[in-house]
Amino acid sequence: MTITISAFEKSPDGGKGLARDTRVRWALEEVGEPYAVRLLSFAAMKEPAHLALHPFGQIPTYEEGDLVLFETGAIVLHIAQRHAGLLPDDAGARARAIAWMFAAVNTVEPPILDLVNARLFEREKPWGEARLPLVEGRVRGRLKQLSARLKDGEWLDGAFSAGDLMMASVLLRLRASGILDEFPNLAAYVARGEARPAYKRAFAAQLAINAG
Ligand SMILES: N[C@@H](CCC(=O)N[C@@H](CS)C(=O)NCC(=O)O)C(=O)O
Repeated sequence: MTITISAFEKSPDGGKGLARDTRVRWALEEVGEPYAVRLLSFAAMKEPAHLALHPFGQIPTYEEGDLVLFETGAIVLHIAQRHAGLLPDDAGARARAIAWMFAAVNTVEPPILDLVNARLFEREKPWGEARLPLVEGRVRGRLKQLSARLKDGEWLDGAFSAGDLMMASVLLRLRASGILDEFPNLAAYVARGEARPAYKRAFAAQLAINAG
């Protein structure tokens, strides 16, 4: 059955791989599933045809026959549950990998997004510069905890899993801030993710659309 995902026709990051279709592409590449892409303008994302697929008018969406999904955590979990390679067979290890997926989107991504918003959109506000250190502090606090858990491990819990795919995707957004490099084990962890052939294919596919 053909899988179709949606993505920006022109990503605001110009192809740095930060748009969230990249993590879905990465998951599909890891499990060897081909997919088609529907490219959307910002205006088209808010039109009824796309809102019928995504209640918040965002990308990515995932269509597979009658199934329509939104939210990258749910999409990557769906892919990981249906194909070998992204979740361990052992029930406990599988549950822990899913916990890391939730940790990525629910505990680590929110302060990172807050920082992105503070740096890009709120700096000119009267309170922008004063708030920035607070936001950066919350990011550093989270990374310190994550770094302490990872230690010198290759991945978060044994072999590479969907939990690592989501966590590395979330952390990638921090690179421009320089904060990721303050935690060498996390910077190396993200680099290991980026070195995976499946990530490279996913990155190249989105770059081909967004470069230039
Ligand atoms: N929690 C959602 C976030 C989706 C999201 O924020 N998508 C961005 C692109 S990476 C988007 O569509 N932004 C445009 C908008 O919100 O209007 C997920 O993980 O899928």
